[in-house]
Amino acid sequence: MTEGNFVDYINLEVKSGNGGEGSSHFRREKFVAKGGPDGGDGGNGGNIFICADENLWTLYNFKYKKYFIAGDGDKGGKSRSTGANGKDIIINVPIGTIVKETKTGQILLEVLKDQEKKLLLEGGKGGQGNWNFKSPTNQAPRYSQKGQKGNKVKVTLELKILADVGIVGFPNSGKSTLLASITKSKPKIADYPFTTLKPNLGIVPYREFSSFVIADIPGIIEGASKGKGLGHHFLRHIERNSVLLFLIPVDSANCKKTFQTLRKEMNQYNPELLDKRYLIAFSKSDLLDKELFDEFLIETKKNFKKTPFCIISSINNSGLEELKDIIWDILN
Ligand SMILES: Nc1nc2c(ncn2[C@@H]2O[C@H](COP(=O)(O)OP(=O)(O)OP(=O)(O)O)[C@@H](O)[C@H]2O)c(=O)[nH]1
Ligand SMILES: [Mg+2]
Repeated sequence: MTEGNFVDYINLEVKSGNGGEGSSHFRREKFVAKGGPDGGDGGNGGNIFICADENLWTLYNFKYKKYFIAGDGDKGGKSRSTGANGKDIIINVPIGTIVKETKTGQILLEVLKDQEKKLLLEGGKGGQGNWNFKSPTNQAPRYSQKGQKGNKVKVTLELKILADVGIVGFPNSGKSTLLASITKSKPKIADYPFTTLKPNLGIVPYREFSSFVIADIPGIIEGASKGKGLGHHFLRHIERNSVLLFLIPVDSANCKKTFQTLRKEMNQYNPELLDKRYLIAFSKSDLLDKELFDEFLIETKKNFKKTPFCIISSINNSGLEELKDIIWDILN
């Protein structure tokens, strides 16, 4: 998945089908002088459904297709025959997509499992044909109902990534390098901030038969909640991760403060993020020689008494097995 193709927010317009008109037909048979009413009902208008598809990873497909219109129901026919229903439209989206009404921001639905299908907009009901209106006092009603009109709505689709683990850290802390070293994903890596502009996902194989999904999101900086850097709207991608992995380079001026700043920005976005289970990985340990490493370890044990942590280097692959073990323990 290249960066340019990752789309996680899109506006669409959808319209359900109109119901077909009921018929006001009278039976005509060769030897029956006055046939009764036999106009059938109109077909129902087509519905709009949203369906989760595990093969989709982004909302990219909707960049060029923004209107979805379901089919109209057919008119009722003679001999009480009901018109055909309008064709439904099924809009396939990645797992973890939320659909909101654009105008109000109200959440209309969300799909969280593969093939989970939900009705977004119901088609108009078909009108009743004239045979429904026959009564003792009116044996020959000429009246039939019109079909109900379909509905139109502008919706916003938002994708919240469903990964088990979300990596949170300042720019340049080595998030993408970590993802690249424990998964087959090949994110862009560079020694300047905000290299990552869109989230990257990877599958981490664990022991022989297990795995978990990890997400690398763009870096967060102090003031992100006030729009600094890339802002904090990417934090929505960690709202559904069950574990947060804070990544802090060992050469940070003050690891404790860095951690607190990250938590503060998350709190301003959504305080519930602070309730998630988390661990810290101190990255770039290859920058420390043996002596500095030992010092760092003592210092860190003092500063982070209650937090599970490990010290890693994605460059020389140290501490990565321990990191996976801790994550696995928390996940399970
Ligand atoms: N020495 C050392 N350098 C590392 C390590 N991991 C990452 N780096 C370097 O740190 C720089 C930033 O790495 P990225 O993986 O792009 O960092 P990021 O956190 O994804 O950065 P943004 O996407 O900008 O938020 C690159 O120059 C990497 O080569 C490590 O374990 N050791
Ligand atoms: Mg990155």
